[in-house]
Amino acid sequence: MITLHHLNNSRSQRVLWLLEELGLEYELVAYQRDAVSNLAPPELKKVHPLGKSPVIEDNGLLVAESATIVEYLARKYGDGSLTPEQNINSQDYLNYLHWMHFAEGSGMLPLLLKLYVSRLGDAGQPLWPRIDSELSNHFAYMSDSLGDHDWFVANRFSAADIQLSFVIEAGAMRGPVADHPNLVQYKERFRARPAYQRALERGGPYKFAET
Ligand SMILES: N[C@@H](CCC(=O)N[C@@H](CS)C(=O)NCC(=O)O)C(=O)O
Repeated sequence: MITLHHLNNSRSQRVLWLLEELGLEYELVAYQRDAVSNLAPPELKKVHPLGKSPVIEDNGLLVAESATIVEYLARKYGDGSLTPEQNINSQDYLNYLHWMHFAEGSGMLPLLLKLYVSRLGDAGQPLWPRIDSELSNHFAYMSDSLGDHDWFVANRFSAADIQLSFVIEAGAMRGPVADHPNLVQYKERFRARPAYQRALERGGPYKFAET
């Protein structure tokens, strides 16, 4: 049995969505962010030393870091339905790897900088031109890469779309998604998937779905 350690309003929502896409049975252990600090409760540190979500357990295996979890679940249980063939000489496979890593490795950074620097008030002023230009740079890149396709890799829905979904949703809330009609449509497209809707019902309120 798979156990998902799920924090409300977090990157864990995409793992919940993936579990629903794959039609897997799972147990959800829910954790609530602190109302003031917005941080995870200390119990998550008992699951994994970083004390962050998502984390899953599956038959004695502990898997942390969303891209690792998404890759693990999609490869182990997806029977190729959500992952391209693992061929290191294939551009589709390299694009898949790119977007899986881009989400946390590149896409989230300017969004997180915006979140944290906005708390500095006037002291953060010198950083804004760079943060704004990097936000524009990364979201324009995603928009240009998607173009008029429905999905990011070979125009076929894949685990990379699930991994990217949090960047798009956080970017709709705090970034320039609204400047790119194709990213707005992409967001509506993935939210329309029945499994996404089931994940919302299972996980409870998810503020990133409100934009
Ligand atoms: N890169 C990690 C980030 C994990 C992460 O920062 N999770 C956030 C939720 S979106 C968290 O647990 N924050 C609570 C805290 O830091 O106390 C991943 O994608 O899994």
